[in-house]
Amino acid sequence: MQEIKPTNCHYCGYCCAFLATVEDGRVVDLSPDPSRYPYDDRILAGCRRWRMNLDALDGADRVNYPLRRVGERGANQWERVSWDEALDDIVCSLRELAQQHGPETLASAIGGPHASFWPLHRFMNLFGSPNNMGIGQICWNPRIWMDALTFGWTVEADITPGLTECLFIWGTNPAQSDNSAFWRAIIQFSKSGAALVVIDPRRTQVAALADIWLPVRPGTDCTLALAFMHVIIEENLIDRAFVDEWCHGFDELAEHVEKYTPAYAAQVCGVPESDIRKAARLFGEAQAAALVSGRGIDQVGVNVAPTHRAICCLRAITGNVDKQGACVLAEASDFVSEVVMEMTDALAPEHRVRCLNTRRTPLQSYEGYEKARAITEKLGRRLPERYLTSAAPDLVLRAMETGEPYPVRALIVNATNPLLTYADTHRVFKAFMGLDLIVVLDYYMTPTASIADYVLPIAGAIERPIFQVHGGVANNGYGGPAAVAPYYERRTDYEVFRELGIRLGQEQAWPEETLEEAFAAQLAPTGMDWETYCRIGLYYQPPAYQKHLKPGSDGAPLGFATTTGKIELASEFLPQVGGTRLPEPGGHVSLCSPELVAEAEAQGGAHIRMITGSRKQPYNASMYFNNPAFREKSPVPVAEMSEDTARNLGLEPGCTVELATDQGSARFVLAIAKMRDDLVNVDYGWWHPEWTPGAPEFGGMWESNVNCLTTCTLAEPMIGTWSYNDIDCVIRRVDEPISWQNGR
Ligand SMILES: Nc1nc2c(c(=O)[nH]1)N[C@H]1C(S)=C(S)[C@@H](COP(=O)(O)OP(=O)(O)OC[C@H]3O[C@@H](n4cnc5c(=O)[nH]c(N)nc54)[C@H](O)[C@@H]3O)O[C@H]1N2
Ligand SMILES: Nc1nc2c(c(=O)[nH]1)N[C@H]1C(S)=C(S)[C@@H](COP(=O)(O)OP(=O)(O)OC[C@H]3O[C@@H](n4cnc5c(=O)[nH]c(N)nc54)[C@H](O)[C@@H]3O)O[C@H]1N2
Ligand code: SF4
Ligand SMILES: [Mo]
Repeated sequence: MQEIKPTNCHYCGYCCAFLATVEDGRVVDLSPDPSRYPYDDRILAGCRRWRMNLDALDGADRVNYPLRRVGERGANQWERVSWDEALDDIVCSLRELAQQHGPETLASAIGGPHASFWPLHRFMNLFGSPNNMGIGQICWNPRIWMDALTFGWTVEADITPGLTECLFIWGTNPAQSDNSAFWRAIIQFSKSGAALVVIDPRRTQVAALADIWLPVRPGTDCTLALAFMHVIIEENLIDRAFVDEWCHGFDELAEHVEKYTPAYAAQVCGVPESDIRKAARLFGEAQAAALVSGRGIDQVGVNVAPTHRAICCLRAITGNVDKQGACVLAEASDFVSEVVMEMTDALAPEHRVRCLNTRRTPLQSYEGYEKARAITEKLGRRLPERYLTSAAPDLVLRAMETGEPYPVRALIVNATNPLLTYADTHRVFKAFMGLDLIVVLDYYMTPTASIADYVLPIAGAIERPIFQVHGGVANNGYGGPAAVAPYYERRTDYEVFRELGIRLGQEQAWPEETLEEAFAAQLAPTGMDWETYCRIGLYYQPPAYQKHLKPGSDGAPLGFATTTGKIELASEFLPQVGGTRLPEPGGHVSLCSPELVAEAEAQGGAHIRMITGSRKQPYNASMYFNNPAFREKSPVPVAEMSEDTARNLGLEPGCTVELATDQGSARFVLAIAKMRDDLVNVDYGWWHPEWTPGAPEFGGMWESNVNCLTTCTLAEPMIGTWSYNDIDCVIRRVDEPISWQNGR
C-alpha cells in the first residue's frame, strides 16, 4: 500500500518541503510539496541536490549499523555490534576516563548547522564537561557576540522592496552559499534601482550585479568600515536625532575615525578612494540601508571582532537599527529556547571554570558568557550558551597533545568531519590518533570516522523530523516530520545522546523518548501543536521594529540591553574581556617562515596571499563528493587567481600547483577567476569518498586538503578566532597531475 507523507530535505539550511511516496516503510518517490513552507519552484529547479535524498536513504556507502574498531586505530577494520553493546562500551570507557581525569577529559566536536546540536550539549552539560569544540569562532559567533554587545541583541538584515534604498553585501556570496530565496531576493533587488554595494576580493556573481564592487584586500575590512564612517561623519550624513538619543560614545568614535581617511583606507584596502566615498554616501544618504555580512569577515583572525564592531557602528550612526528596510533585532523565541534545551544551567560552576577557554579567550568562555548575560538578559533575551562558550580547537588539541592543563582523552564527533574542515589537519590527525576513545556520529565513513573507536549510524533527513531554529536567536522555526522510520539500525542524534545519558543516570533530563516528542515539547509554549506545525511547516512571528521605544514597566522607553541602555559605539563592556572601546584594526599574520619562502622562490615558486573555502555549488564543505554527477561536473579542486597574477607567476590554467605553509602542503589545479590581483582563492573539503577509508590514504584527504595549510592558533584576543582568509602561502608549479586529473 502506498502512502503520501510530508517531509523535508536537509541538504541545505532551507529544509524545503517534500512529499514522500512510502511503500512498506520505504520511500519509493519524492516530489516537491507546494502546500507547505518553504516551497519555491524556482529554487527547486535550480537545486541539484534534492534528488540525492532518495539515493542517500539506501546508499551503498551509508553506515547502517553500529561499528566497533577491531584493528589498529585507522586500519579500517570493524565489527558490527548491537546498539546496546556499543552504548554500554562507550559509557564504560567514559566512566573510567572521567574517574581518572575528571569529566572534562571528554570533549565534543561539532561542525556547521547540520543537526540540532542541543541533544549533544545537554548530554555534555549533564556529564560535566564544558569542552565543546566547534567552529563557531570562525562561523557565526563573532557577529552574534559583537551585535549582542553593541545593540543588546543580534540583528538581521530586513531587505524590503521599496524601502531599502541601499544594500551592502559584505564578505558573502549567496549565489553559491545560499542558492535560494535570499539570492533570488538580491537579484530582484539589483533590478529595483536601489544601490547595491559588494565588498569582496572576488568578483562573485553578486559582485557582478553591484553598482560598486570593492575588491578589498582580505582582512582589511575594519579599516574600510572606519573610512565609511569618516566620510559619513565628515559629510554630516549621520542620523543626528538617533545618535543623540540612542548612541553612546559618538564623540569618541568621531575622533577615532578622523585618521581613517578614504585616502588612507584606499592604500590599506587596495580599493579606489573615490569608490570608498561613493559607497559611504550611498549608505549614509539612504532612508533605510541594509547590510548582510558572511564568512568572508568571520574568518579573519585578529580582525574579526573589530570588523564586526565597526559594522555595528556604521549601522548605528546612520540610524539603521531595528528599522524596517534596514535591520531588525530578533525577538526572544516563543518556543523553548535553545539555551534551555541545552540545559547549560545544569553544568556546575566547578565544571564551568575547568573549560579550556577560561582566562584564554575571556569573552568566548563561561565567565565571559555570564558577564554578557547579565547585560543582554536585562530585556529578557538570553543567548545560546554552548555555542558561545565553545572551546578553542587550539586549546583542546593542546590538552590532547600534552595533557596540559589536564588530559583530554575522549572525543565525541557529532555531524562534522574535522580532518577536512578544522584547521591544521596534520595536527588534528596526530592529536586524535593518540586518544583513548573516539565516537563518531555520522551518515558516512568519513576520514574522521575512519579513525574512530565507534561509528554510530545516524538517521538523516526524511528519516527524522526537523525543527530548524538557527541557534535560537530568532522567533521562528521550520521543517516538518519524518516520512519513514530510520532504515536499518540508524538512529537520530537525539536518541543516541538520550541513550548514553540514561546509562549515566541522566533519566530525569530526557523525558521524551523520541526527537519528535522533544520537538513537540519545545514547540508547545507557542500554542501551536506539532501536527499543525507539520501541516504548515513553519512557526513564524512577523518582526516588530523600534522596540527600544516601547515603554517599560516604569513607563520610560525600554532602550537597548547594554551597559548604558544605549547602542554602545564606545563599548563600556569589551575592555573587561580583553577588547577595546572602539574598533581598532589589527595586523596580518603570516603562515610562511622566511626559509619556506626562500626555498619556494629557489624552486621558481612565489609567496602570495590566500583565502580559502569560498563556497561553491554543488558541494558543501566535505559533503556530496560521493555524488557521481557532481563529480563529473566539478571534477577537480582548484586554486584560483586573476589572469594577470597567473601570467606574472608563469602559471597557466589547468596546470597543477602545490601550495604550502609552515603547516603543510596540498595540490590543486590552477584556474583563472575574476578577482583582485596577488591573491589565490583555494577550495576546501576535497576528498575521495570512493577510496578505501582509513590508512594509508584516509580517503585521499592528504592530497588536496587546504586545511593541511591552515592553523587554529588563537588570534583574536576575546573570542580566539583564527584565520581561514587573510593568510598566505607559497605556490609553485608541479609536473605530476593530481589524482582527480588522472581519473583515479
Ligand atoms: N579552510 C577552511 N576551513 C573551513 C572553512 C573555510 O571556509 N575554509 N569553513 C568553516 C565553516 S564556516 C564550517 S561551518 C565548517 C564546516 O565543517 P563541517 O561541518 O565539519 O563540514 P561538513 O563537510 O559539512 O561535515 C559534516 C559531516 O556531518 C555529517 N552529517 C550531516 N548531517 C548530520 C546529522 O544530522 N547528524 C550527524 N551525526 N552527522 C551529520 C556529514 O555526513 C558530514 O560528514 O568548516 C570550516 N572549515
Ligand atoms: N555550496 C555551499 N554552500 C554553503 C556551504 C558550503 O560549504 N558549500 N557552507 C555553509 C556554511 S557552513 C556557511 S558558514 C555559509 C557561508 O556562506 P558565505 O558567507 O556566503 O561564504 P562564502 O561563499 O565563502 O563567502 C565568503 C566570501 O567572502 C569573500 N572573502 C574572503 N575573505 C574576505 C575578506 O577578508 N573580506 C571580505 N570582505 N570578503 C572576503 C570570499 O571571496 C567569498 O566570496 O555557507 C553555507 N552554504
Ligand atoms: S538542498 Fe536546499 S534548496 Fe535544495 S531542495 Fe534541499 S533544502 Fe531545498
Ligand atoms: Mo559555517
